[in-house]
Amino acid sequence: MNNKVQFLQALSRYDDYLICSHTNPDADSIGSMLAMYCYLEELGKNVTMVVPDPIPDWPLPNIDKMRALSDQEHDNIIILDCEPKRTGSLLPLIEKAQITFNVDHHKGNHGTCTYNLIDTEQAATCMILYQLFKTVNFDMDYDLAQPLYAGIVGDTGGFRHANTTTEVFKAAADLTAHGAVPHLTAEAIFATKPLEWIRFLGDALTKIETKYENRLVWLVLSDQDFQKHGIDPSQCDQFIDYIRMTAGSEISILFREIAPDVIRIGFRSRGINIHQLALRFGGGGHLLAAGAQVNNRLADTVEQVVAAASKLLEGDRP
Ligand SMILES: [Mn+2]
Repeated sequence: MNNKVQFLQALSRYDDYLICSHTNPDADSIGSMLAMYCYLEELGKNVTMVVPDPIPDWPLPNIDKMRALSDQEHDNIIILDCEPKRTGSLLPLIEKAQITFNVDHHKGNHGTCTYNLIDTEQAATCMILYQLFKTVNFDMDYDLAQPLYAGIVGDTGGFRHANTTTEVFKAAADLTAHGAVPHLTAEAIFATKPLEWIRFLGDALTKIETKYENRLVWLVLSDQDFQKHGIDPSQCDQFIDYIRMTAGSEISILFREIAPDVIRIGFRSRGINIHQLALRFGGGGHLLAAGAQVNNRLADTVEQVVAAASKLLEGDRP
């Protein structure tokens, strides 16, 4: 039997579900949660969505129904866009669940849940869900199409990253035909920021550092930087999109000190496998876009990571 059919059959079996995703929810995690919520509601299930961190106020159907962590236990939990260990404060709830479902596209997810739908070839978890719902010809209305579209737009960087395939465009076209609104989605996710964010970006970009004639580019944002500007570090993950614009860059790295001595690292590459780099620092992700979080002094972390990235680039030299 087809894995997708088996997964859907299992989903239809129970009445109550908790849906969750990773820390610092992004468009793909939020979109996949909302789409799964919509699907299960249609099946008449009791569904609760919880997030381990605050979410942006994007114009997505049912986003107002997302709740902060509750300690209410659930027998059946659906984890989307990550493996269970990336759910932060939600992990204890998952460990107490009887049946767990996992849909994800991240490398290194070995599918440890009761039911797993893992496809690392897909651009977004929302792509996997799109295909899943298509297998049963589920009626795609706006409530389902819009969040799926948002997730695909988010994880392809607005159809710009290397994961933007023919399949992605076909899905996006189909979702648009079913009500998704491209310009509002793009505006919400990429093009609406508070003034203080824009000013902080301007200040931050003056501090870009480079090596090997810009083949390696990085930016370091300290806890002090965030405090000074009154900016939440979790709102600045897109800064990496600006530093990776540097002409000639092959590896781009964003360091954010999200709390004293807690460093979140974002990696982007134009071709070199930086997933291995993220793995070395306890993280993961994809071949060309990955991340990690380490507990260490900022300066030491930058030194170690830049040294490791340098080795990668030197090894890459002809
Ligand atoms: Mn994703």
